[in-house]
Amino acid sequence: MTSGTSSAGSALWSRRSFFIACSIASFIRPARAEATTVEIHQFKFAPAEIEVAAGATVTFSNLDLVPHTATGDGFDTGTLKKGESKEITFSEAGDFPYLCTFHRHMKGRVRVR
Ligand SMILES: [Cu+2]
Repeated sequence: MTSGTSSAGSALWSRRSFFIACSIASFIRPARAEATTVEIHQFKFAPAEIEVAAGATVTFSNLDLVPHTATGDGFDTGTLKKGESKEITFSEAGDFPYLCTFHRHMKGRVRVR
């Protein structure tokens, strides 16, 4: 005897509606290699105010004969002697004012968007 157990392949695929986070697409930023330099020259930051994308690296470069710093909330180049430079990466959006700790009238600002 043949056991005629024909299991009618009842693989019932429960239909799910997949809402694949379409919002991810709106977060895609143009991958721009942003190389921004702030020159320190004649006791000034130039440009004094810059705007960069989050994750961008800003190079502070001292062209003066005397040492300077670029010191702000959460970052500090440390003392930059003549011809020295320091890269600072700004990973979070925000407004980052800074100054030179040796010459406190020297002020600049990095806007991270
Ligand atoms: Cu200075």
